[in-house]
Amino acid sequence: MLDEIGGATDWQGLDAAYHLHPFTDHKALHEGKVRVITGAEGVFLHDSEGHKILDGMAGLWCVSAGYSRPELVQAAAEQMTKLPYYNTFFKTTTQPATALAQRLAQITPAGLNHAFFASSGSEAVDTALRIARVYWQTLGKPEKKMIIGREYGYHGSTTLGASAGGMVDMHRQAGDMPNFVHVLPPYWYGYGGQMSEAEFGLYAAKQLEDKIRELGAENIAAFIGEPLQGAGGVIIPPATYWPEINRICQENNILLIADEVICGFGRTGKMFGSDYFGIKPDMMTMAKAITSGYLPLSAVMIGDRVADVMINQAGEFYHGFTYSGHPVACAVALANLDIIEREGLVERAEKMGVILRKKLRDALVDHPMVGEIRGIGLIGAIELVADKRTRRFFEKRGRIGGICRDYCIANGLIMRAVRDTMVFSPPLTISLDEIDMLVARAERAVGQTYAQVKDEVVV
Ligand code: PXG
Repeated sequence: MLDEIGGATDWQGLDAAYHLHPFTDHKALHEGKVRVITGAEGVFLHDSEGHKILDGMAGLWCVSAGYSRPELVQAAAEQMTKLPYYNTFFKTTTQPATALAQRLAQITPAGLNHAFFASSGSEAVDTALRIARVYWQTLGKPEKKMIIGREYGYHGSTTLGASAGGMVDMHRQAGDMPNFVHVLPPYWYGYGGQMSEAEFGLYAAKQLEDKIRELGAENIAAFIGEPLQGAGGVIIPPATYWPEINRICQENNILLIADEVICGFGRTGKMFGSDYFGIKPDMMTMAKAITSGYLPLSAVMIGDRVADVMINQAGEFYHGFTYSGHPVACAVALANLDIIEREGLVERAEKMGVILRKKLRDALVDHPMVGEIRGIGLIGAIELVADKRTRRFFEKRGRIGGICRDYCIANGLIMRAVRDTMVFSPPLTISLDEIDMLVARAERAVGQTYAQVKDEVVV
């Protein structure tokens, strides 16, 4: 329908006139033109100007099964036909919601046996944080309400999510509720100095322990962290980090919330980031790849210790959403989990990730501006730096990343720039040929960026 009128319609003009976008400086946007994505298949996007772009980000870290999957369309159509909507309030449920809760209990780590549904990662995070506080209130400890997150952490854009996250620009714009504090992220490349990665992992974990001492464990409800920090620049913690965090949370009686919104469903080469890093969470938040992004859906998985109190002692939990357990979204999630299992996408992420990183390193590791190429599974990052010997970043953070991102797009590749860190997270279905294409386009973009800024790089 849109196609029929599409030829004559100035979508870019209409968009500038009527549409406000997330995380956008609109004055800057209107100096250029918005890109209109009109279709997609596999790992490729099509835009209204006829470009075919390799989506190295799987949308926003979510389209794990790739675009144009008929199984997901069919699951949605069948459920829409049978029962397009009903809620899960007032002593009712729907079959897809119940079936998905059971399926999630089966695939998440042992002890996480109950699911609470919402529609976005932010809502899942809000839910987990409220459960954490209700848990301690119910146990007679209402003063245990502080939440500890990390700098560069991202936990969504609702007010609680922005407060739990460590993005200072979001805090500045009313995303700074009281009782949230932040500690150092396990970002060895940026903050490790002369320490080995293993030493720095312990050092970063110790920051949490020190913060707990300072504030008093009796005042702290939970620590929340992404297994690896995605939106913060694919910050992958050293192997020493999470075992220490488990110990610190346990010893201080603080709930541990793993925010799996990006890591979940195979991205790291394990089903969950918690499996990869050995995290022992009390709650897990998940969204994005739960439906491969085809419909909005999120969940909090709740561990037995917390679930027992919520079910048997807390009484009514005054929280929930119109679309909690939406039957069509849950049906699509079930079909998506079938794809992940049938096609072995978790193992595939691990295997293809090894190949992708080897090819990227072969192409770029000796480049004067490339400080580090890191990744696990099919998520990773390329650090663009001013001096790779001393790990010195560029003066004005983010400018050169932006230039490189624009060259990527000009070369038919979507990669995101976080400061000057180029991040990638392609669909888990990416083929060997498509990996070659991704690497060639990234190499060309880095070369073009360097040609433009080489005066600022120490060789
Ligand atoms: N937690 C994590 C770990 C996330 O990555 C959220 C929560 C919030 O999810 P919703 O569905 O409410 O957006 C996220 C979302 C980016 C980018 O540019 C990252 C996210 C969202 C939008 C942009 O990297 N992550």
